Amino acid sequence: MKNLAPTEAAALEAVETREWLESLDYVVQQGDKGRVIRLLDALRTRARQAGLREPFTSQTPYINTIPVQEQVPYPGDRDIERRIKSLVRWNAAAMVVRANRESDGIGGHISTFASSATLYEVGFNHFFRGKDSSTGADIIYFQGHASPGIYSRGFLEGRFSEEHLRNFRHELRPGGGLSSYPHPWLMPDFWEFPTVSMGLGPLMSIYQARYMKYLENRGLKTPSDQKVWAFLGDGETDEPEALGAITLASREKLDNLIFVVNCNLQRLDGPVRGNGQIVQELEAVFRGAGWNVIKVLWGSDWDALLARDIDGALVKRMGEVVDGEYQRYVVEDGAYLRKHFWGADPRLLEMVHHLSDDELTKLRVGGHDPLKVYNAYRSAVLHQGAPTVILARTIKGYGLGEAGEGKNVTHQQKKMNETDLKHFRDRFGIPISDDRVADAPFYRPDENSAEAKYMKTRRQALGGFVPRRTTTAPPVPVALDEAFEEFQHGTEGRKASTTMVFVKMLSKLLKDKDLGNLVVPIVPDEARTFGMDPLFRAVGIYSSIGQLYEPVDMDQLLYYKEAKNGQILEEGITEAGSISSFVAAGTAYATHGINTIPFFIFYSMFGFQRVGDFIWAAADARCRGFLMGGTAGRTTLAGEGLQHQDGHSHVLALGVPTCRAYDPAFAFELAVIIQDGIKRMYADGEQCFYYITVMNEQYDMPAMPAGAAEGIVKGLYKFKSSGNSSAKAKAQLLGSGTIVNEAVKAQAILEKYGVAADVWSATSYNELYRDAHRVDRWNMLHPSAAQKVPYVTECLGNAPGVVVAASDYLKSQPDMIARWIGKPMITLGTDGFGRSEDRASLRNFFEVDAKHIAAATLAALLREKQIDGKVVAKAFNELGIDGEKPDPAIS
Ligand SMILES: Cc1ncc(C[n+]2csc(CCOP(=O)(O)OP(=O)(O)O)c2C)c(N)n1
Ligand SMILES: [Mg+2]
Repeated sequence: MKNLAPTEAAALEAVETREWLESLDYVVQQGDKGRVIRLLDALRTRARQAGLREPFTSQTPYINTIPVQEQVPYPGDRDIERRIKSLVRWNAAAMVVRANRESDGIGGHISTFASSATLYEVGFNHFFRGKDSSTGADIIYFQGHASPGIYSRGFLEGRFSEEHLRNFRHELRPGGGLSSYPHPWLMPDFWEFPTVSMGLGPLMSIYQARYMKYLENRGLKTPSDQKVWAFLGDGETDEPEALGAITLASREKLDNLIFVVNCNLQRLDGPVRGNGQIVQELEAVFRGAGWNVIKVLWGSDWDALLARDIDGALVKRMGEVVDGEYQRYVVEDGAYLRKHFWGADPRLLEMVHHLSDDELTKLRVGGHDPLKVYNAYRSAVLHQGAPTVILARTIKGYGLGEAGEGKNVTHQQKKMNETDLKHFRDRFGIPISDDRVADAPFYRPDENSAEAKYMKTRRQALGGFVPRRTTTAPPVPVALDEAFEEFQHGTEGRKASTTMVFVKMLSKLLKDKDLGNLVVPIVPDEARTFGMDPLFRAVGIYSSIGQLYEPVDMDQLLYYKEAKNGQILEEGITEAGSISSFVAAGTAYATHGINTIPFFIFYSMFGFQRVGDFIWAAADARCRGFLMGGTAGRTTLAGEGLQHQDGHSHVLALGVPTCRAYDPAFAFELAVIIQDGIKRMYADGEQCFYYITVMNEQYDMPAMPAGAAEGIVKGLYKFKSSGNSSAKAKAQLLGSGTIVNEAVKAQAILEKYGVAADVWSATSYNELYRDAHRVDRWNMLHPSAAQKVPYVTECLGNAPGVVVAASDYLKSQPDMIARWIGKPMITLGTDGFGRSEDRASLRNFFEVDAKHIAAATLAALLREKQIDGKVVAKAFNELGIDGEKPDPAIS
C-alpha cells in the first residue's frame, strides 16, 4: 500500500475490511459463538506473534450490547404503556411547577425524571416485584432527584391524592405532604432506602445484595430470586462511594444486583464528561471489575441504519463523538445534525439521505426506547454469576423542549410558562384543554379507564405497589438478666478494659438461645485490635464460598476460620462498606422481616468523622443496632496520636436524632446499656440505634452500686459518695469513660485538703441534654402547669458545693448541661489535637487527670469563697500545677 495515493489506499483498506467482516459474518451465521471467539483469539495471537501490540481496552464499540437478533419482543401493550408514562411525566412536572409557583424557591426536579421515565416505567410494568410477590420483593434504590416521578405514579395508582401532590415539599401542611427525596423517616410506609446523598445509595445497595446472600447462607432467610435494583445518575458516579465497592459485588458474584445508570450525560452544572464519553468510561470500569455490562445507547430507529453500516463507518462515528457534542445535538435541529454528525463521512450522509431533517432529530437514544430497556432488564435479571450494570443513554429534561431539554441549566429547572406547558402537553398528548393548561392541573384518568386498569393489573401480577415499606418482624424475646448478671459484680481485682468486657458480652449474646443467631458482628479488619479473634473460631467469618485454603494458623485453637455460614462480617479495611452492612442488618427488620442485631465495632475516630453521612442515612432508614466506637478517648488511646485519638465523636453523635450515645466507664454500665438497648429496639420496637464508646485501658471493674441502672440509662448516677460528712467545702465531680477513675483519685486528693467530693459517672451527656430540653419545652408550652424538673437538675440541683466535670471528649460535652444545675461548673476536656504519648502524660497535657480535676475543684471553691486561698496555693504547689503551661486546645 506504501506506493498508493491516500485515496486509493483508503479504498483498498475499505475493501479489505469488508472481506474480513464478511468472513466473520459467515462464521457467525453458522451459529457457533464459541468458534467466533476462538477465531478472534487466534487472530489476536497471530498478530502478537507478528509483533503487534494492540492497546489495552476494556471498552466495546459505542453500540448496544444486546444485538437486534437477540432481542425478544415487548411483552406489554406499548401503546397504553406510553400513555401511562406520559401521564406520569405530566403529573411529575406539574407537581414541581405548581409547588414553585406557589412557594418560590421550594425546589424540586423535573429534568432528572424526565430523562429516566422509561427506565422506571418498564420496571414498574414488568420487573419490580412488590411485597406480595411469591418470589419475594425486589429491593429498589430510586434515584433521589427522580422522586417526583415516583410520587406521580403513586398518584395514578391511587396511592396519593391531589392534596398529597399539592403538598409536595410541604410536609407540615394538614393532611401531610410528600418529602423532597426518599426518606423513610418522613414517609415510613412508602420509602425504604435513602439515596439522595449521592454515592451512598450505590454503595449501600451492594452491601444490601451481599447481606441478602449472608442471610440465606446462614439459614435465616429462604433463598429467593429477589433483586436489588439501584438507580443512579451518571454524574453520581463521580462520588468515590458510588464505584468504591464494585469489586466486592463481582467477587461475591452478586447476580442479585442490578445497577441502572441513567446516562443523560449531564450533572448539575453541565456535561459529566463533555470531552469524553461517560458511558465508555463506566463500561471500562465495570468490565474491569468483572461486572456484566449492558449498554443501551441507541433506540430501535437506529437498528436499520446500523444494519446498513457494512464497513463500520457509523459505529466509528458513534464512538468518536464526545458527550459535549452529543448534548449539543439534543438542542440543535436536523440540519445541524446532518452537517455535524452525518456530514463527517460521505457514506454516512448517503445512509440518511432518505430521512428529513425532522426525522433525524427524532432518532431516539436507547434509554427512551421501552423495547431496548426491556431487553436490557430481562438480560440482567437472567444473568448469573455476576452483577449487572445497565448504562442507559437518555436525555436530561427529555420532552421539556425550550424549557430545558438537554440544556446546561436543566437540572435546576423548576418552572414552566404557558408555552412550555402547552408544548409538553402536546408532545405527550395529555388530554388537558388550552384554557386549563397554564394552571398545570394534575390529571388522573378514571379508575375504570384502560390506563388505570392496566397499571393495576400489572402491579397485581408483580406483587403489589412499589415502593412500600412494611415492618413485620416479630419482637424478639429478651431475657439477658442471667447471662449478664456476672457483669454486675465487677472483676474483683482482675483488670479489664471495657473493650474486653464488650467482647465477652458479645460472646454471651452469640450463645443466647433467643438472640444468638440474630447477632451480626461487623468489623473492618480490626478484630484483633479489639480482642475479638476468639470469635473467628467460635462463630466463623462469613464467606460465600467457605474456606478454599488451609489457614496458616490451622494448628492453633483460634484459627482463622471462614465459613459459608460464618456469622462475623470481617469487611476488610472499609468503614464505608462496614457501615453499609450495618445499615442492611439494622433495617432487615423492615426489608426482610428479620430482626438482626448488628454490632459494628470500629476505631471511634473512623466512625462519625469518616462515615458520618452513612450514619445519617442509617437514622433516616430507621436503622437499629449498636455502633461500638473502639479505642476511644483522646487520652485513653495511648501512643496513636493525632489521627487516631478521638475526642469528638460524641459531639458528632448528638446531631443524629435517633442515636443514643454513651460513654460508659465500667462493665456493669456497659451491660445495663446494652441490655436496655436490646430491649428497647428489639422487644419494644423503638426505632433508634446506639453509639457506645469502649476503651482499651485496663483497670478493676467495680461492682454496681445499688439502684444505679436507671441513672446509667438516663446518663448520670452517683458512683461514689464522699466518706467525709463533716467537711465544709464540698464538690461534685463528674467523670465519664475512663476519666471516672481520675475523678475517684481526685476525690482522695481533695480529701487531704479538707474537701468532701462525691463522684458521679456521666454515661451520656447527650441523653442528659436531650432530657433537659424535652422538659424545658414541655414547661414552656405548659406555663401554668406544675413545672417538671429535668433529670440532671434532680441529680445536681441540690447537690452541695461546686461541680467539676472531666471527660476524654470536648469540653462542650459537659458544658451542655451547665445551665440546668444551678451552680458554677468547671469543665475539663480534650479540645485540641491528640498526639502520641503515654496516658499519664496525655492526661496531664489535656488537664483531665486527677491532679487537674482536684486543682479545678479547689480553684472553683476559692472563687466561691468556700476555701482558704493558702490551702489552694499549697495544693497547687504540691500537685505541681503549672499556671504557664501551653494551652492544649491550640498546641
Ligand atoms: C453528596 C452530594 N453532593 C451533591 C449533591 C447535589 N446534587 C444533586 S443532583 C446533582 C447532580 C446529579 O447529576 P446526575 O447524578 O448525573 O443525576 P441526573 O439528575 O443527571 O440524573 C448534584 C450535584 C447531592 N445530592 N449529594
Ligand atoms: Mg446525569
